[in-house]
Amino acid sequence: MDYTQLYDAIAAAEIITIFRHQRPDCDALGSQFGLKKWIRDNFPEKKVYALGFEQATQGKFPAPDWTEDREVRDSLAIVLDTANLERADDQRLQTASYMIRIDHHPKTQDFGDLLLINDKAAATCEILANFFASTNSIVSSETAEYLYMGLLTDTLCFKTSNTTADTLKAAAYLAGFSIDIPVINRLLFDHPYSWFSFDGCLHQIVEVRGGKMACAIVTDDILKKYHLSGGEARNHVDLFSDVIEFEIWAMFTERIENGVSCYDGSVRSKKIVINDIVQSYGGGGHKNAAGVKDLSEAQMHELIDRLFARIPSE
Ligand SMILES: [Mn+2]
Repeated sequence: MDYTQLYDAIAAAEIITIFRHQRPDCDALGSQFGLKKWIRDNFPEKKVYALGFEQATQGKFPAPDWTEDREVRDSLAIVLDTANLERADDQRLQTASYMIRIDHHPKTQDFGDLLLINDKAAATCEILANFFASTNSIVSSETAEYLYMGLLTDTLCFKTSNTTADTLKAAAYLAGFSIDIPVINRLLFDHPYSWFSFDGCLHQIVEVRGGKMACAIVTDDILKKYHLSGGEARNHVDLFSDVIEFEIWAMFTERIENGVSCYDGSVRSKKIVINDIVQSYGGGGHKNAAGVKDLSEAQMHELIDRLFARIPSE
C-alpha cells in the first residue's frame, strides 16, 4: 500500500477504530493517539476510537476509548505496531469489516487487508510521520508530540542500531511543529527519588565477576524495604548497561512461597548471546535480553555460572 491508498481509505471511512498491541509501549500508544488526533484534526466529521485496555507504563497518554461491537464491525480498523493478531489489545479487531496494518516489525504473520510495513523504520511512529509529511494536512503539535515519543523510546533516544537517517529526518520533521523536546525527554525518562534511592542500594549489593559481569540478587527483605514488586525492581536491570567493562548483567529477585525461596531473573548482554542459556531454565527472550521465573537458589547460581562461562577470556 502506498500513502495515497492509506489516505484515501481513511478519507472514505465513516468510523475508524485504531488498535495497538498488549502491554502497550510508547510507540504503540504514540502512534495510536497521534493518528487519532490527526484524523480528528483533518476529518472532524468522522467517528474515531483509540481502543485497548491496558495502561501505559511510560509517558502520559489519554485513557483508551470504548465503543460497541457493532461500531467495531462497521469500522475501518487500523492496527499499529502489532506483528501478531493475537497480541492486539482488543480482539474485536478481528471482527472489523476492513483492516489496515501499519508496522515496523518484520512481517512474520499474514493478516490485514492493506499493509504498510517497513521493517527498516525504527518505529511505527516514523512510518506515520512520513505518511503525514506526504499529505497536505493539519499536523498539530499534540500529534507531533505523540509521534516523537514513539521515535524516542523505540530508539532509546536515538541510540540503537535501528536509528537511521530517515529516523532523524522524521524527528526533525516532528520537531518543526513546536514540540517541547526537553519536556518530552523528562516526561519519558526522569525517575522519582525512590528510583534513585533503590539504584543506590543496587550499587551496594551488585557483585562483579571477573570485571565483566554484574549481577544483583535482590532479597525479599530489600524488596519490602523499598516497597517494590520483583518486576518493578527488575526494571532497574539496565542500571548496569552502560559500564564499558560489563559484557553481561543480570538481576534476580527473591519470592518466598510457602517458606521456600524462588527467584525471577532478567538477564542482559551487549553482544554475547544469552537467551539459549536462559531458555534451558524455562525462560525466554531475545539474543541480548531474556527473562526467567521460578528458579531455585541452586538453579540461579548455576545459571549465573553458565552465563559467566560464556564470556570469552582474553
Ligand atoms: Mn514499535
